[in-house]
Amino acid sequence: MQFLELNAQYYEILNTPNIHINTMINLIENTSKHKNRIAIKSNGQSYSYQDLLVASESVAVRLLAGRNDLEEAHIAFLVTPGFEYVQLQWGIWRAGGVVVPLCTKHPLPSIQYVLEDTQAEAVIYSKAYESLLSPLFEHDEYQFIPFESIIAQAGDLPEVSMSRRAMILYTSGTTGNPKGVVSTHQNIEYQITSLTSSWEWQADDHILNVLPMHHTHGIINVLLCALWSGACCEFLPKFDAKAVFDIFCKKEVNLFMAVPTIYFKLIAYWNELPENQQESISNTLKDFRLMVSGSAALPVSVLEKWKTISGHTLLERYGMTEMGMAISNPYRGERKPGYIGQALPNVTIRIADENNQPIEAGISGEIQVKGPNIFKEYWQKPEATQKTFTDDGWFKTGDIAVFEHGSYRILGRNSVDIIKSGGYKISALEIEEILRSHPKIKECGVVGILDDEWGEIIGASLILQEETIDLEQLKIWLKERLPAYQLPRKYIFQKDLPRNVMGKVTKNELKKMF
Ligand code: MCA
Ligand code: AMP
Repeated sequence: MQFLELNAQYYEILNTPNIHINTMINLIENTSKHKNRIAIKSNGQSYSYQDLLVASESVAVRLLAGRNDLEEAHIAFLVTPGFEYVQLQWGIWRAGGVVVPLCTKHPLPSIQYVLEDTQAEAVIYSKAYESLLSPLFEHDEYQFIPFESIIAQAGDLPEVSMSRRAMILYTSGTTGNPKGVVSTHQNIEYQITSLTSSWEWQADDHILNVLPMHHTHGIINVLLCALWSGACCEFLPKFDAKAVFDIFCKKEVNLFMAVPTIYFKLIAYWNELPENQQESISNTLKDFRLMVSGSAALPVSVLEKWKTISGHTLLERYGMTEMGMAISNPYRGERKPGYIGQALPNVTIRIADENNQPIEAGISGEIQVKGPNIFKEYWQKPEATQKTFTDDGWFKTGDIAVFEHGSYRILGRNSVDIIKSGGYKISALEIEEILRSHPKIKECGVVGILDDEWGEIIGASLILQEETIDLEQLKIWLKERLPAYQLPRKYIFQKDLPRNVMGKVTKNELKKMF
């Protein structure tokens, strides 16, 4: 069924008197305050909160299929960021399910991993992803539901308590495969409200969302903060510097949040424009209320250049999939370049030594966090969950920082095997495991190499079984197994990897070899 046809059906229901908001999820109940405001702009269309309620109810009723409650069944979905995405997210929640958003850029093996690991009950997909998913259609453990088959319908929906599981997002670590981070509705609400209050979100805000929608940054900081506030979230499903500036120049957007790589790319594009266009963009940006950077360290050079272009000192904040945001520079007050700021409301921070003992200001140690924003568990990984908390309940982030001059400053991570590239967290070990499965590769070492644009790019040192390898063939082989952001960008070939006396690969030595 065509989307517009579907939409017409929604409007029919919309004109009926009973629209259900029978949930206990505050984010959704909140909409009664601003039903007629625009919630989402995508694909050249605007959708009100009322539209979102009606459309998500259809999804919920379809998924329930006669049951009273999905009882935390895991529902995965693969659709392009936009109204459909939000309709599914809310529909799954309203039916009592747990959302598992899939990454639109992942190759099939990565998607299959998530489906198997979460034991998804159903996968909802839009037409654009049908051919990608089709090899899985014969698996009868999941129900595959074409998005286009969801018809407009109303029905009874369960009450869903805030303590229930709501979302699973995947994050890479230093051991094993990516882990499913499970957050409850309560966790999500705390993650939202600490930001909406600190950054003074308002109903007349309008934010542009260019981020991938399987990670916290795009989901919580951009989409859900906007929806909590009665504001508008406009989607641009694929980042493109020209398209971003074109949308900005319509003068509707007044908020923007992105990773440092995106600001780097916007600056590079702006630099190439003729002077009159530069001026016009700069004038538009000056009227913004707030611009935020996060997910990776913001280079001071990017902060300074962006300030000359936009007049804004980017607000840098710090967070993690397991906790949402924890530390932020102030909305009002001094934003210190190179610093991530202070603890957000309801979040308690300490810097601890290797024995998990708090240490005094001015000395570097691990950031440890407590608060109602912290996730519930890694899905079906009780040992990993336990290991990531201290005995007295502090969440161990693995990030090393120092508190000085009233602010936290990040110094690095406690593992060289975690790479941050373009704002994505990437495990060197996962890439090594795939490389080692190639018949011509005997051994390998993967590291992050500092890069102005990407933060880090991935470097791979290969020890071959044979004399040579066709690098172009290898890249094609890898593309079938890894998303683009996880592909090595630099290769070196060695006889052996640098090792210490114990035989362990010394990754810091390896980094220097690139
Ligand atoms: C893509 N390319 C890369 C990388 N990614 N090259 C080096 N390193 C990379 N990481 C290359 C592609 O191969 C391609 O090259 C060209 O760049 C364009 O690829 P494309 O996929 O189109 O890239 P893009 O769309 O321009 O992506 C750049 C991006 C994207 C928009 C910055 O990386 C992105 O959306 N990052 C945000 C990730 C994010 O949201 N993280 C938050 C995690 P060629 O044409 O030669 O093939 S949540 C989190 O971290 C916590 C909670 C927090 O604090 O927020
Ligand atoms: P993720 O696992 O994708 O949620 O990434 C979380 C990680 O991103 C954190 O543990 C940090 O290492 C990094 N990160 C997030 N924000 C910042 C920031 N402002 N500066 C430096 N690193 C950051």
